[in-house]
Amino acid sequence: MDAEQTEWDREKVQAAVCSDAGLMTSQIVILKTLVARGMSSLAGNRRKGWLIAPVWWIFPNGASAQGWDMRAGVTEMSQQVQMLHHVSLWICTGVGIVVFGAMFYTIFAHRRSKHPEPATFHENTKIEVLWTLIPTLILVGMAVPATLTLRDIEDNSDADLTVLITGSQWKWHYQYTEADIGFYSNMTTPLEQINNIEPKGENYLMEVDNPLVIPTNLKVRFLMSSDDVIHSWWVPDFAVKQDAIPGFINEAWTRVDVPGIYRGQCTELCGMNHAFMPIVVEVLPEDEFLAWIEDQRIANELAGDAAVAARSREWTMAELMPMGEDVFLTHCATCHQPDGAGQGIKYPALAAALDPARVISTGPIEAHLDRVMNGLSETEMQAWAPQLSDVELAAVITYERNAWGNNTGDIVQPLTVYEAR
Ligand code: HEC
Ligand SMILES: [Cu+2]
Repeated sequence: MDAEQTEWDREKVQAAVCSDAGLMTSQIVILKTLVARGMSSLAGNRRKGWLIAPVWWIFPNGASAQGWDMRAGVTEMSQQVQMLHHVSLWICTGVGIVVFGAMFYTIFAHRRSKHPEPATFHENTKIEVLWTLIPTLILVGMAVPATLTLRDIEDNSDADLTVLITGSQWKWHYQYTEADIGFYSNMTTPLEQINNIEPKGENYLMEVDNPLVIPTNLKVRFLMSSDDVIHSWWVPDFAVKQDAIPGFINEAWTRVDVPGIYRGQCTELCGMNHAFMPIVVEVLPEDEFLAWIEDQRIANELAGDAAVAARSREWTMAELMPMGEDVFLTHCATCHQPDGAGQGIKYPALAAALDPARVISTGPIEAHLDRVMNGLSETEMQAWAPQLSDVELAAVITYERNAWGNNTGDIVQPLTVYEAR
C-alpha cells in the first residue's frame, strides 16, 4: 500500500478521535459548571447539599476528556462499535429526559396544593398501546444496527492470515500458522518500577519483549486458546476481545488500516500476575510485514545453528550462572521470588535450606530437568521446554542448583537438556 493512503487514514482517525474528545470536553465543562452552581447556591443547606453530592462524585475533578468516551479505535469494526455506543447513549439520554421530564412535570403540576382532589380515571387503551409500542420500536431500532455489527464481528471467513494465540500464566504465545513461526511475548516492565524503587516508565505494565506483528489492510484471523486457565485477549483499538479457554478454540479477526503500535491487556482474572500479561501489537505496512516474516525465518534458522553449536561444547559454571540468573529473574522469580524463597505454601522455596521438604533443586539432576522442562500438571509449575532454549534451560537449572546456598557444584550442559527433550 502507498504511504500517502496511510497518512490520510491516520489523519482521518485522529480527526475523528479529536472531535469526539472535544465534544466530550465541552459537555463535561457545562455539566461541571451546572453542578458547581447548584452546589454553591445550596451552600448553607446541608441536607440539600447531600442530595447533590453524589452527582459531584460521578464527575470528579480532573477527569480527562478522552477517559469519558469509548475510543474510536483504528478499525472499521471499532468505529462501528463506538458509533453504536454513541447512538445508544443519545437514545438513552433522550428517553431519560422525556420520562423524567414527564415525571417531574406531573409531580409539580399536580401537587396536592393545586389539586387536592385526585383524579380517579384509570386504564387508557391508547396510552397503553403507545407506551408498549414506542419502547418496542426503540429497542428494535437499536437491535438492528447492533445485530449487523455483531454479524460482521463474527464473520471470520476469508482471512488472509491466521495467528494462533495461546494464553498461559502469565504471557502470550503467538504462532503464525502459515509461516511456521512462533514466539512468546513477556512483559518487560522491570520489577524495580513495579515495587516503586524506580520511576514508572511511559508504557508501565504495557510493554513486552516480542510484540505480535500483523500487516495493514489484510484480514487477520485470531484463533485463541489457553494452556492453563481462562485468559482473554483484548485490544481496545481493534475492538477485539475474546476469551482464551483451555481445550477450546475461539475465533476473532481484525483488519487494521493504520500502521502503529497498539496495546491491550488480559481481561480475564487469571491468577496472581493477571495484571502483568499485557498485549502489544505492531501493525506494519504489508511489505514491511513480509520482510519481518522473512527475518523471523532467518532468525529461526540461526537459532537452530546456534543451538547445534551450543550443545557441541562444554559450558563453564562462570558462563552459565549469570545467564541462569537472568532467565530466573525473567521467568521464574514472580512465583519463586528472586531470592529463591518462594511464597507461602503455594510457591515452594528452591533454596534447600528454606524448605527441606523440597529436594528437587539439590536432588538428582534428571528429576530437576524433568520438573523444569515438563512442569507438573494441575499446578502452576508449567512446562518450560517449549519456551526456553537448551542453553537457557541448562543455565537456569545450573543456577538453581548453585544459588542461594544450594551449592551442589553441578553444571548442567545444553547437550544434556537437548537429550532430555
Ligand atoms: C506460575 C508460577 C511459577 C513459575 C513462573 C515457575 N514456577 Fe516452579 N513451581 C511452581 C509451583 C506451584 C511449584 C510446586 C509444584 C508442586 O510440586 O506442587 C513449582 C515447583 C518447582 C520446582 C520443584 C521444587 C521442588 O523441590 O519440589 C522447581 C525446581 C521449579 N519449580 C523451578 C522453576 C523454574 C526454573 C522456573 C522458571 C523457568 C519456574 N519454576 C517458574 C510455580 C512456578
Ligand atoms: Cu490472563
